[in-house]
Amino acid sequence: MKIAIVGASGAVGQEFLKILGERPLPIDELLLFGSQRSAGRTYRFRGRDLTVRLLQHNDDFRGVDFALTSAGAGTSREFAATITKHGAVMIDNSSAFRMDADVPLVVPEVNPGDAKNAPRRIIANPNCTTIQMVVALNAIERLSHITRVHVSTYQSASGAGAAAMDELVRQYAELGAGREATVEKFAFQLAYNVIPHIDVFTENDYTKEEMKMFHETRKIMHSDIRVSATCVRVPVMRAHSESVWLETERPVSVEEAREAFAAAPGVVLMDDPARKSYPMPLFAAGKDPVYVGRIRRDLTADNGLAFWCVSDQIKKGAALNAVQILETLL
Ligand code: 2RA
Repeated sequence: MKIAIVGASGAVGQEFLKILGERPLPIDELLLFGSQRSAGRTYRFRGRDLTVRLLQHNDDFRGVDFALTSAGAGTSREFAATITKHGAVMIDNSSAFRMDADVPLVVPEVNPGDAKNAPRRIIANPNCTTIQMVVALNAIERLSHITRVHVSTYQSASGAGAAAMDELVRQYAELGAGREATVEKFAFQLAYNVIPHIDVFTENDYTKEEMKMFHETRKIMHSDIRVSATCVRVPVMRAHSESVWLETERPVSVEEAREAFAAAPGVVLMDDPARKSYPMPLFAAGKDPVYVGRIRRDLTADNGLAFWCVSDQIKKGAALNAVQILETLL
């Protein structure tokens, strides 16, 4: 099997390399692609040094079976035809094709079957916030249809990329040294702050990030579920947290929900508040699962449940989900 990574030097690209190195996939050849800035860099994979090639409109993708792409929506749009023209399946981490009717949007724990119907040979990886939420929601959906969700997210710096993670570290160092924090990747200083603004605002005053949670959840779950989200950037390095409130058609007890989460693929139940057992981003970083805890009855609606979930944004929220899609196809 021949695999390509596009955007190899980015935070998600680097995680692709790591995950592909760890999992028992029969990879005969791995090609790395990047921008002018990253072309020529070398990265180690299974004991060999691989050099990043410049992504160009040529025949470099001939013979490639799967291309894992994470280089931004513009690059995905520009290069999709080049990448897929010789038969490669493009598993794309950007938002470019997610809502296209002829592109499946896949979370393997929820809708693996959709991956088989990709007429353009493009499969989209959902947004990180949606992925971890639907893995958890799917457990409850199996008990009773979820009609609506309110969610507030606590999103780490990693969601804005490797340079943004560096910026957060730098801001604490600058402030610690008595200097002003440099702000480039975020709307404001993130250190010692939270920013209720991720991506651009749309005409209904929700951000694009918040509307992704509405639309993508419906597509993945094949559901009329309504999602009202507030997405917030917090000074955490690499795992996103979400406070989720949901309403089901029939009441689901906390015990039922706990059992369902404990049995759900991709979920680790961590819900023993008396022993201070609940998920936190510091401990979920670098791990695969979606951690769920703080499960409780909603005090305002008979059919309401509340819970808290945490997952590594670069792993399950991006690279791991894409590799799991590839594994689903194999
Ligand atoms: C973020 N949603 O956290 C982005 C990453 N996909 O900013």
